[in-house]
Amino acid sequence: MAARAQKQLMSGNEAIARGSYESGVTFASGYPGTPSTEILENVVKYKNDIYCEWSPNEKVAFEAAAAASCAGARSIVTMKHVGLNVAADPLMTLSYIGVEGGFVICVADDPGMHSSQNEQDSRQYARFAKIPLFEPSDSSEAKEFLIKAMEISEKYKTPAMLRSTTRISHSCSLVEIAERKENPKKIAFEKNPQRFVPVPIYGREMRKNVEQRLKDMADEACESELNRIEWRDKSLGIISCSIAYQYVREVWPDASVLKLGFSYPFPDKLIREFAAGVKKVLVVEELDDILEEHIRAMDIKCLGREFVPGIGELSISTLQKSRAKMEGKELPQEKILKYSDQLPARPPVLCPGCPHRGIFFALAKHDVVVTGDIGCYSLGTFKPLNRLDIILCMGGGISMAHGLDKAGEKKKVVGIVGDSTFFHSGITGLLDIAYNKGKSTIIVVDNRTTAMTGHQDHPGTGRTLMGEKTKAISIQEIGKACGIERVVTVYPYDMEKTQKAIDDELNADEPSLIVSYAPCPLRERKRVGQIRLIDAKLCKNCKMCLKLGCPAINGAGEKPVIDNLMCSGCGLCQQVCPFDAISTVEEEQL
Ligand SMILES: Cc1ncc(C[n+]2csc(CCOP(=O)(O)OP(=O)(O)O)c2C)c(N)n1
Ligand code: SF4
Ligand code: SF4
Repeated sequence: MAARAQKQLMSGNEAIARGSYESGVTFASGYPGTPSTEILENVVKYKNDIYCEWSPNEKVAFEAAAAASCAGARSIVTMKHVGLNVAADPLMTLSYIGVEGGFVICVADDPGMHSSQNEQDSRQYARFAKIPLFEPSDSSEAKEFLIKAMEISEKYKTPAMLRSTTRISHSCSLVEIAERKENPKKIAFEKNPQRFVPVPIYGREMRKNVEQRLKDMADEACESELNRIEWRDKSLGIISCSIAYQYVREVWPDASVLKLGFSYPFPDKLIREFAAGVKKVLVVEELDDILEEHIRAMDIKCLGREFVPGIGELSISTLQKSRAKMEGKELPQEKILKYSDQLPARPPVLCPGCPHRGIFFALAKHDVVVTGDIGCYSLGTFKPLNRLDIILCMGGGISMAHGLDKAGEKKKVVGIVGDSTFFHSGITGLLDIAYNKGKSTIIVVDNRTTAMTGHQDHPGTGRTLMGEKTKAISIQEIGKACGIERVVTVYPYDMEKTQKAIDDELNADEPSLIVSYAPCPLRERKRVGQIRLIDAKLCKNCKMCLKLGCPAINGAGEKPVIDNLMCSGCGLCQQVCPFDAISTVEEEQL
């Protein structure tokens, strides 16, 4: 009797990591970003077979993995959708020069913006770069499609894209485990400028190959088992892909379905065959109407966007509404969830003891414009800190400060970025300020980690993803090397010195870099100092401590009180209390 295949419950991200292992990947790189982060965090479990790294940003990660693949190594690169914007430049040209070992870009989109600054559809990039696109609809497919994408990439010498979404990356389903298949190729870069150097004379030839490759892959997509027709009732035929396919099966269980998994280049022959076999075609896809547009351009009548929303995440209930609308029926009643009106509002806040709080509090004394960035410190936007005025994208905190300054903004401009963001794409902004004689003050809130995405290491932390000790790159020295002469370091829990440094730097008539240095207490897994307590007799209820926005201080009662289970002992409240009503307590006094 044949042995039963081993199955494991895995998230989509774990399954992508497993697929990388089984397909013989030896090089994996990426930059963290929800919902993609756990792919590399799981690949590192196979570090005996796969070299893996957090790179400083997605472009660098992409270029490193691309080069590994050009030398024959099977490689993956991971990122979230906005990360693909950062890596878009090498992507477009790698499509021309092609690859040698399989190369798969694992990109995770975030429909509904659960934890992202925008909502964009990475499938557009596959079409833009003219590379094959694979869209799994559960964890099992996530693993199998990664393996298939690797195979197609190697066969056609093209980078391939595996596109996941939050729902697939983070939900779990059963995955069949298989053996690893080692890459038989020797790793050696074979010099061939005609192939690898896209100067115009060679590039023009490469361009023609890209078009031919697309045609060949479209034929393969029509035959691929990843694209399948499920014939049922032929009065309605639905074309769908990714997680939307699962919802379609729930909402229209009787309809025929064309499920696309190898979805670009579009499998036109298969689409025509399906459309010819059903009375009416409906396209159900999340975010952009890429398939729908193409199907209409093929002169096939279809329904789609007029019934299926293109903004936000799809769900069974949104599609139930789509179905009711299509059938002219009454919209299903929303389940009214009853919440108690006693529940407090819970705006997002910095953790108790977060070092960023000291900087925001110190900045509040100045009438300045603050350009921010995307780490934990973006929470400084909200009350009571209320300190960030504009955010654009990673690294933008520095270059936007310069732009405002040069545009003639009357107020002094301060740019705030985190340490991971500084290494990601802040350095070039700093160069811009020094080179173009800017005057802004830049604050790097250096908490020694990439906290927002779950505490990943970066070039400043002195640790690699594989768990080795390494050189910790100094932000201060980089600042100086970029041409910034005023570089100061502050400990943000020391309010007086932090305040003084900010006053001095804002008064300076030249650019400056303040590095606010204190490790994230959540990363360190320990309190900053001794727990604080408010003496109700001394407290005059001035509410100064509440201006810190520390979630450990409860202001709902007659006078503020500190929750000793939440207090991290950072001491900021003690320093801002004008009546010495806050002091430290010994554990045994609690
Ligand atoms: C281009 C891009 N890549 C990745 C992300 C995901 N992301 C959001 S904030 C952040 C960095 C946070 O680290 P840091 O700047 O050190 O600030 P901290 O959260 O530690 O305060 C990352 C990687 C993103 N938003 N954009
Ligand atoms: S995770 Fe760390 S950096 Fe982020 S808010 Fe909490 S304490 Fe601050
Ligand atoms: S010391 Fe004060 S500000 Fe710091 S965590 Fe405790 S209550 Fe919050």
